[in-house]
Amino acid sequence: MIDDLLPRPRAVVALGGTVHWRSPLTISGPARFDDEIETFARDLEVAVDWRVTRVPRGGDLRVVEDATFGPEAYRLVVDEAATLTVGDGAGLACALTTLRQLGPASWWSVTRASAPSVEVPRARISDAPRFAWRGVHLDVARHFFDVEVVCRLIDLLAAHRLSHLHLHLNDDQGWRIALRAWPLLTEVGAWRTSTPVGHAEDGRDDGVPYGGYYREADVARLVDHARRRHVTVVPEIDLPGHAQAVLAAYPALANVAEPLSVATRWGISPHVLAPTPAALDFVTEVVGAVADLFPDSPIHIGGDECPTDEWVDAHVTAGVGDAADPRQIQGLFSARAIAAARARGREVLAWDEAMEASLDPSTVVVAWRDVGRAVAAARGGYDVVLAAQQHLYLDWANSADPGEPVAITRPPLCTTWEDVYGVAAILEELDESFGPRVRGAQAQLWTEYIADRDHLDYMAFPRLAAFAEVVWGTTGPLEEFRPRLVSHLARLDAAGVTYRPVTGGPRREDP
Ligand code: TNX
Repeated sequence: MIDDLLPRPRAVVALGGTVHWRSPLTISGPARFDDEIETFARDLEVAVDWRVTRVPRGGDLRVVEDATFGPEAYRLVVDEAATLTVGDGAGLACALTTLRQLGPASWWSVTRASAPSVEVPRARISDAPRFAWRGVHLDVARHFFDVEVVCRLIDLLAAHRLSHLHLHLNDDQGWRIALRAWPLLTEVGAWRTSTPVGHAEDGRDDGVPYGGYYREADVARLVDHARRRHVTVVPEIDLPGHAQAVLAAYPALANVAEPLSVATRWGISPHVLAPTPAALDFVTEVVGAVADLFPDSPIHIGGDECPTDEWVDAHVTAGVGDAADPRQIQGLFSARAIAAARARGREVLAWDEAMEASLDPSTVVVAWRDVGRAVAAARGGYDVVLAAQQHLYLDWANSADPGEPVAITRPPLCTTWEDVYGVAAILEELDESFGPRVRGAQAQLWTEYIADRDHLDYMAFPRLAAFAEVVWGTTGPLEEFRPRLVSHLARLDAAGVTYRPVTGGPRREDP
């Protein structure tokens, strides 16, 4: 429909009346857009069993290339025929997403709903995103999500015109990507013996072995799927802290002699990589290997929450730095990771702590601790992605209601979808002060307390829908957004998303 587009496009003019469509839909356009057209055809087939067929010219849908359009920009005119004018494939993907929203909610179905014919409102829409980095982060280390679930999440991101999926591939509690040269990372590091039950502070464990990882073929599937959706997957290897699973697999890289196992409790392990040539080489090799599995992706090198206690007394081998300032040792690891990614022509991102030890100025800082860190990064000359936990951590409870499912925060600490929508004001201010240094923002799904797909949906939506409009850059008053969000839920229902209710309390049964 026309009143509930989400994210709201930059300019929408209703032309009055509707066009009548039924299967098969015909479509014409340059061959370079074959992939996007095929994806759209598959979407309508899955949703309502329609056919979309290519015709040499004319047709119900006409794709027109216009090189003056910027990245991801599009114009969509629905008249007797629909004309989609774009400069690139990403623009066409965005235009088709909006077109799907102009149709009925059943066009979002994943179960072949019935839609014999459809009335699409006549309209003229001109649109382009304000921010290029419209990111969502998923922690697959604390809990593992298989390729199927991640591909579905990518579909949902694309449907909201979100652009990046940042995958947190390792942590103290698990290593999740198979690398040929380091088989024990997954043979040992992908498995833990137990997982906390309820909130970590309650101190209960399930005693059930848990694990999983992506094989090379899984990664290839994921990368291909994301490419078709114009979503960029950003792999993160988080080192030198959050390394206990690595140290369980390769004890020679540790500072301590006693054997370590993959962590079974949440929180930050004190065990980090040793400041040795072997550990530095390890970082070079794994970052390079991961980058090779994700061709064209920017690489996130982690760098958060790295305790330096083990480094204070460490005997620092010649050539790896000055032990008098243990924090600077982190800079040596960052430099290796950055060099490995740069050697492959990739852009590099790091969590904001990495700025505290010398950090290459070309690194994009993902500011998670607070908005102040985003300001500091931009002032320091870094490009930044805003990820401030107080606003954009979707592992925080959805509301202050004590009936919310167990989350990392305890009531009343929470982040409502209204809070997320409010990030627009912060982003606006950052954008005004620092302009292009502000790449955009990212919503984080840390998964200590998210163990399965349904609960992932519950924590992600509707907050990601609000976030999508924030980063697209077309937010308005909350009162205008609320009914649009409520009406958007019909699409999420059709897509089988088990979102948290928009109004009222949490869903009572265990989500
Ligand atoms: C902080 S954000 C972390 C994660 C936790 C998260 C929980 C960041 C870079 N580190 O390891 O999962 O808080 O909200």
